[in-house]
Amino acid sequence: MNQLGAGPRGAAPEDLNMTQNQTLATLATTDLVISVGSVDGILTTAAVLRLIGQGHEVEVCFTQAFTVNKLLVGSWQGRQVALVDLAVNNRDPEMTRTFVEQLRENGNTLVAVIDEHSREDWLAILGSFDGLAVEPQSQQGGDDAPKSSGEVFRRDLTAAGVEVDDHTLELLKAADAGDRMDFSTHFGAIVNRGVKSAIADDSRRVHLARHLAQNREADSEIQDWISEYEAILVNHQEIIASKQDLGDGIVRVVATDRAVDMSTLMNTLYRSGGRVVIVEGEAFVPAKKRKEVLAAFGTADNLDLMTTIREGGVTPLGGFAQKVNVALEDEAATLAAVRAVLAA
Ligand SMILES: [Mn+2]
Repeated sequence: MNQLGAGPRGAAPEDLNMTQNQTLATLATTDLVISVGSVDGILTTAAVLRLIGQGHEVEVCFTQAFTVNKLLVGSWQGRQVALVDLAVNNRDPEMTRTFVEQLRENGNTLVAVIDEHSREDWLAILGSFDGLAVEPQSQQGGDDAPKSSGEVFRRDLTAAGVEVDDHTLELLKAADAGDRMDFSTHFGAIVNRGVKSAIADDSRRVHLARHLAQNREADSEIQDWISEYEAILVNHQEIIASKQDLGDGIVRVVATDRAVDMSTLMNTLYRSGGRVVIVEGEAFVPAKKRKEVLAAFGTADNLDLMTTIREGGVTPLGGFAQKVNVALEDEAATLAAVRAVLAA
């Protein structure tokens, strides 16, 4: 089993025991990684790429559990595939089943399913875990269950007796912290800030995973992305500095014509005591298929804003229970309905 030409540097094949050989040798055949674009997914992918080595091309592709039906599976033939941080779509398991069937029909082989979400769901889809270098795990083990794909992979490598270098270990620990929204680690901070100013741009994720697989520091391209995000954070400070306190725990800010990261902006306002936050700014209106200046109502409380707003007679432009967009001309009526619920 001395097929470790593409294995990690410093790991001489003769020094490896049989288990380690099998895990690494199987993993090293991977030529396609399909990963979820979270910090956990990106950094665990970087660790996978580092362990595979640079002996052959590895395609990296990012998706989400509920968008695997958009992947162009037919473009992959005879590939060795590792899935990272990808759960079975629990709202539509058939979507995941179809995705796996299409992979197999095209002669592709799964070599690893590095995922912490549900081993049981994966078993129902895959039938067995035979041949996998890394098997998915579940959250049913309680406090002891691995809470991230980074941790699933780290434990698996340890169990297989694979010695990983400090860089790999740091990637996996940062992946794990990232899954708990802790982006204060060296790698977590780079990835989190690197994607934020263009959250839908998966090409950034591919570059980040490839680069951090081999390098500790950001390159100039990643540094530019981080600078864009830092400019957004400055915008947030300026926007928050002129916030209006409307009473009853309701605050209002104006973000029109400013680049913002809406979830970070709203979270900052919640943390400073806003029970309901109103952000005036541009957002996409699905019915009009374009962006429009509107009022976004958000809350971190256990309030169903969508229901409250509908009962107040306002038709939302979009959103969900804890964040709802309404037209500016409906803002006063929306505010009255929300205020009545907060004051009750
Ligand atoms: Mn995860």
